[in-house]
Amino acid sequence: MSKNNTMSNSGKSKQEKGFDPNGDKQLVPGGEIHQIAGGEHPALTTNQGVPLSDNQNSLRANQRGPTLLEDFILREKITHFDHERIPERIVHARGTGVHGFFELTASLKQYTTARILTEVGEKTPVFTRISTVAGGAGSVDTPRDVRGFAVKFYTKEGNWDLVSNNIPVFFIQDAIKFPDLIHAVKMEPDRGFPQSATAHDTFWDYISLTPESMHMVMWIMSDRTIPRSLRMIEGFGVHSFRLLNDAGESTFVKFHWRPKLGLQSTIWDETVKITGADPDFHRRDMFEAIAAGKYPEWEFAVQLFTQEEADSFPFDHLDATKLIPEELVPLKVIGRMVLDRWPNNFFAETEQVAYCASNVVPGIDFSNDPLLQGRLFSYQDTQLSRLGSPNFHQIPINAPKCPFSNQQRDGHMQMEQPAGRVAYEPNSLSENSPRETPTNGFHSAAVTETGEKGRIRAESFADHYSQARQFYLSQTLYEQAHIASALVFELSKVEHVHVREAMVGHLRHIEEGLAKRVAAGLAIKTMPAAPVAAAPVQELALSSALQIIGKMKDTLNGRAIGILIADGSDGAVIEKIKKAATDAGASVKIVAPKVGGAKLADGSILVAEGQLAGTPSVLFDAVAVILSDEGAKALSMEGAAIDFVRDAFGHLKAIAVDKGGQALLKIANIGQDAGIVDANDKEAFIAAAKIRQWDREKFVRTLA
Ligand code: HDE
Repeated sequence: MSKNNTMSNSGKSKQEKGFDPNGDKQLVPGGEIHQIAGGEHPALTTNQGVPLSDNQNSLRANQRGPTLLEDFILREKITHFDHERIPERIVHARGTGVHGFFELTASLKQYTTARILTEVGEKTPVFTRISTVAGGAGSVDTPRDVRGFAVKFYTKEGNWDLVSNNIPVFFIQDAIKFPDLIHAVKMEPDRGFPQSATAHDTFWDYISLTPESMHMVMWIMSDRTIPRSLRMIEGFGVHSFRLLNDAGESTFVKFHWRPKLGLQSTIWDETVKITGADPDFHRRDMFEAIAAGKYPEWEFAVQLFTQEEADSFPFDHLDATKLIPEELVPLKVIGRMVLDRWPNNFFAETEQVAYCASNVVPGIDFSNDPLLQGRLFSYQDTQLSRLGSPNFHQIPINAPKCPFSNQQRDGHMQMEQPAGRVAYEPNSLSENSPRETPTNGFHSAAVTETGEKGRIRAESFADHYSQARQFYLSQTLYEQAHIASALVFELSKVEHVHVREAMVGHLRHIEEGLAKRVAAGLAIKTMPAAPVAAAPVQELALSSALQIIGKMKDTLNGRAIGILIADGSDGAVIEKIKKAATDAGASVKIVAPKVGGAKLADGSILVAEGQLAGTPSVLFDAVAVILSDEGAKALSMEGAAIDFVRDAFGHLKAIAVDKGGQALLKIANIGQDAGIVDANDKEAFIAAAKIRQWDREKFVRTLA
């Protein structure tokens, strides 16, 4: 905006006739109030730079007459508005993006020429978008769903997009199946529901006919798909990639992200209630963490292995339904990612960012995984339809931060103005046009390919159940119960009995006990026959790295504590709990019947951050209830207060109580256990708040 276009609002000329719409701080006929904040404001203009005298009234033939076609200001504004949306992503439409940096801590020089993986201490800017898969852009943050974990590294050698998920395997082995899988999971085409949910007939029908998806089914039915926070999920590149060193030798690699805050998930009933209380739960959590300077961080790790090692694995690493257990190939931590800057504009950055699985840099290459091979085509193609132009790489969020140039020209929305008469390569007419760089340029691994062409699935892809069994048996008993219960819940929503039975048949290959639990939960009397397995089920070594509970960290960092108070509460106890929780790294919110606050015992007013009816305990990791006898009595008539403590108890959270708090628990019919602690014993509360009271679960819920 040029200085000439700047003028103060109060300097505007008054309209000659009719009501003055721009008068200072006055009510205009439409009812809106014009607030004139202090300072110099740039002039409001059209897209052509023409200053507007009135942005509240369209041009009319007379005061109560029709609007005139001549009103180019109205037409421009409305036309732009009509075109504000672009097609949402066909999958992963709902997402949260944050800027940050990647820092390499250990060099992979022996394996790769990629500078981002060899220059220790270098900080590379990144833009990371974490998403759900099935729902539309406006859907909630908390369905049971896989989370996408896409990172764009703006490296010195071009953009590298690592487009990952929070689960290390996938549903299918071949990209040609992807449209069917997604059609099955998305809302059913005749009725237009359910939005972002796997619990419906078409999804389970497809899955029951797709044995290769069984390993992924175990993961999605685990609590991995109902994370507590986007800051508490892992990320996996899923496929094997290759690293290429300067001798041209290649090594296979799998990429992993591990959250510094550890893994944490919610409980299904809790998630259902969070969805109602705050549909933006994860986005808000990330926003608030960044605003508070509590920047989420992940370790970046690799699993490196040779072709010979791969040949010895009891599965094929090119099959995306298989993972490589950490016990077989240990993770080597080589860097960290910190997310520290919220985007300026959601649409410009988070919506327009265009990740492409094919965006790699010299020194990184692809494997033959048939799922990855299909993705190499799909992402570029989908961005063309979403962003509408082959120049989408010029949008600032997508543009490399290193120099880039070639002879590609023109197209919709070309932002560059390449000079000169040469637009081809090779040429002898230009002294400074871009040329190939045979040494540093991108090279593919020199791999020999032999064999017959055809639409063939490798025999080494035939084992569909062994790793599913390994996953299930590696879980704690609590997590196994959650998997069984999730299956019962999902299949209960399936109307077709033969689909339910087919799923139980598959489960029999995974673990007979699991199959029986699910059959009992569905009241299936006769166990359905298991389908013929394409390969025998192997007994694989168990891996505790597959658990969530085992990967929870003993910390309150990143966690939230809610303190329920009312008129008459003891300020000293509240303060003590608040300080202990804050010192331990948690964020604390005071919840009261009125957001303006409560009058404490000493007569002072304590302002609340949350009003009781809109701030249920599902939004916290642990709660304290500090009430006077009178306060407890008043809240005993309040359903939201009863739910507050009942849900905290039912979701296995620590509850700190004083005498009044204890009275509310009694009214809510809540018993005592190790997770109910005296509000004056802050050490006991902090220790209990760091964990879920798993032993309580059998008393509050019937799990499958
Ligand atoms: Fe994607 N996927 N995908 N996917 N995917 C897309 O690209 C696709 C797969 C993943 O935050 C689309 O920009 C095919 C695996 C993430 O913008 C599309 C196949 C993994 C994101 C597409 C897969 C992913 C996407 C839709 C099977 C984990 C969101 C919109 C061959 C390793 C990125 C878009 C963001 C997005 C295709 C399977 C991760 C249509 C064909 C496996 C995180 O191109």
